[in-house]
Amino acid sequence: MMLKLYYTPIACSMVPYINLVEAGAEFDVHVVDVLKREQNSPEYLELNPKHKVPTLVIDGSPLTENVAINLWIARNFPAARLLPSNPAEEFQAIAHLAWCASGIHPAVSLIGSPQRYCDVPGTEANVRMCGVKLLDEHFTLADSLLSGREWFFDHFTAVDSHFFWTFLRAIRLAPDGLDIARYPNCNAHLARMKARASVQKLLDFEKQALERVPVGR
Ligand SMILES: N[C@@H](CCC(=O)N[C@@H](CS)C(=O)NCC(=O)O)C(=O)O
Repeated sequence: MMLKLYYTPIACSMVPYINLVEAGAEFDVHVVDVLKREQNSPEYLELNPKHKVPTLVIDGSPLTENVAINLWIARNFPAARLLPSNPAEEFQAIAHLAWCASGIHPAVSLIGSPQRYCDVPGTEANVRMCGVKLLDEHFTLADSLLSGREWFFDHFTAVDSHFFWTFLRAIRLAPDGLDIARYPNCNAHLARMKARASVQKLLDFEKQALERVPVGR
């Protein structure tokens, strides 16, 4: 099986990178140069007409959207246990993946790219503030879900990778008003994630990718 991950430094393509490493999959990475707007090139739009990363090309067929990609990895590498095996918990995990993708990620985007959401000059700080309010709600909930536990479920799953990216990105963006100390369980989760071999491999790769495409932190 040939796998190629289309990836951009600092972006949510970190999530399938971690999961592919956790799965022990062999895969190539194509670093998409967003500074040159490569995601809008005709070649990339053929793969992903939504001009987003990640895209995972599986034996020549592109699959888009983190939720779908991470479910695909979980299903095709069952030994990695990237989803809980109990069916009720499996659906709960899918709900959490959808929450990361469609709840938390958009709030991070309000902070990272406020001008995309409101083009009235001078409103960036307000848009960021809306993002901070939303993130506070999401991270407070995540903090309670992680209370007294190492991972969102009984063992590491794809939910941990996805949540990790949202929290890391929010910390790196460091918007005014987001007090990260308010989420001690999320911080402990971040530290546990950073100790994993898969995340260390990702962060090493990230450094090299940032040299090629210096998009920021
Ligand atoms: N719903 C998508 C969101 C993907 C997404 O927003 N990717 C951003 C990076 S974090 C991107 O590629 N942005 C480039 C663009 O919008 O042109 C998913 O979860 O895979």
